[in-house]
Amino acid sequence: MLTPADTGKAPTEPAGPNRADLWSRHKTSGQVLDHPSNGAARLADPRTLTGDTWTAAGRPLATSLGDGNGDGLADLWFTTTYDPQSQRSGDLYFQPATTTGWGTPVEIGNAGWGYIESLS
Ligand SMILES: [Ca+2]
Repeated sequence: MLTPADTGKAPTEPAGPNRADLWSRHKTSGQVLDHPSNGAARLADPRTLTGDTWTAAGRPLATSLGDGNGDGLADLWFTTTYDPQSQRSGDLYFQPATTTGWGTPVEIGNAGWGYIESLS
């Protein structure tokens, strides 16, 4: 389960109540799903947040802390798996949301993140 912790809008989210939505992650595919919420009514059908290749194997952990770069859109943090070619044990990335999907991930934690059990 992922959940933006503030009122940042999800990528490509149309104008709405500007309240935090619930994000979840598909256990097998790793896709991130946005469940729009107005805070009181039953959740609407989720929509897949597109614009990047989400795989559970390639990005074992992901979370959203809300808007990390101050542009009003909720962003994503994720880890990568061990890479046998570079022999790195997993990195931490920040992936900014854009109005059309996802921006380019930026490495913010170098190696060792493959040993982390969860992010929140
Ligand atoms: Ca943002």
